[in-house]
Amino acid sequence: MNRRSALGRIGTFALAGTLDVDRIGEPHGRKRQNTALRKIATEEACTFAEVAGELRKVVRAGGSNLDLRLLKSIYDAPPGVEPRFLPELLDFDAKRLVDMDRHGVSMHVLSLTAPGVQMFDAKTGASLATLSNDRLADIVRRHPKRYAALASFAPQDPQAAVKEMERAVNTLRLNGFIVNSHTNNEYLDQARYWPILEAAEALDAPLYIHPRAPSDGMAAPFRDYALESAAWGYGMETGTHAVRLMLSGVLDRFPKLRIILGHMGEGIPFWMWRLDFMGAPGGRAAGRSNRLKPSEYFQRNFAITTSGVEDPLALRYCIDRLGVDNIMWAIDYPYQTTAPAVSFIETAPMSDSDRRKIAHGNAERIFRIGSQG
Ligand code: 1WB
Ligand code: MN
Repeated sequence: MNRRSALGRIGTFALAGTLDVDRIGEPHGRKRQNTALRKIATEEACTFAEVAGELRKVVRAGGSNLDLRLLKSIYDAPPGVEPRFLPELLDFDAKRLVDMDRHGVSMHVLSLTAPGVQMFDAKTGASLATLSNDRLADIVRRHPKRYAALASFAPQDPQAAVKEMERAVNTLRLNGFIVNSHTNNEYLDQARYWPILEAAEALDAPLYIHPRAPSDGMAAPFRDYALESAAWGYGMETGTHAVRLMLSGVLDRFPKLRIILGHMGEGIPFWMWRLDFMGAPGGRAAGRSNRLKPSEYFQRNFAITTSGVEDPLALRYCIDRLGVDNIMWAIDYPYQTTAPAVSFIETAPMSDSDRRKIAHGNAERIFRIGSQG
């Protein structure tokens, strides 16, 4: 039983009439087909056989890392059990383009799925990032109107990562970068990773911080009830990463860095007032060195996507709180299904001008995607 049908059996309660658990996965609100709306989906997952093979080895080596449980179900399913998501992750033609066409999705911004190359040794990680980036560039070349792509790099070796980031933008012309939160339990505000932030800023290319499960130091309470993944742990891990970047002062060092968070901002927009109150400049006694308020960094340095949060009220709040220009639509294919994500962006209450910005305009600007239909 997949997560969606499991949720469907929870019950019939509804919250304030806006979230009916029995209807998760069904179209939202008014049904209005709007095939004329250009839709660029910005957090769309893929993988390659070589990466999948190495992840299977990581799963088989075992250990206490919190990502392993879910990775096993995808990359090392027992004989006779269908691997979750893997056929869709490996496909760029038959299934994916058919799904996009069926639902009127113009483009996927592709990225190597979590945990990317970050669980491999440094050398394997670097070589598989190169392989993935080369393949993605080929796929974009074959389907320039249907795909854009984010480049991977292996933070395990920051100097090699910078070289690959430069190649990915200057030679392969990819549209930005993706990193899956922590690497070996370390975060990008740590000085060892500054060259990566510096390179993203210098290349003027956005860095998408995609979730993975919580790092070892905060793992324990997430081990029960499958809390570690998309239900809760992904957001806690990635939101914590973003707060570290804001309170460490590292964004004073790289003021033009653009960071993207999925899942409606991983909770941060809702915390903005409290973060400003508690995390305002002057917190040196707490070991902080941020010169701006968290909300000022968030406005200046961040953008968010709607991946996996098809809630019109949450979107309304984010538009009002952050401004519409830094919000982009996403599906999170194949982990989320396309139909309800499309229905969400086509029917959630907002002006037509806001809808066009969120559906495609902001993605064209932030990822430098051509605006031809
Ligand atoms: C799920 C979502 C699983 C994501 C994943 O495995 C990733 C899930 C790597 O919904 O079960 C994701 O990228 O959001
Ligand atoms: Mn995702």
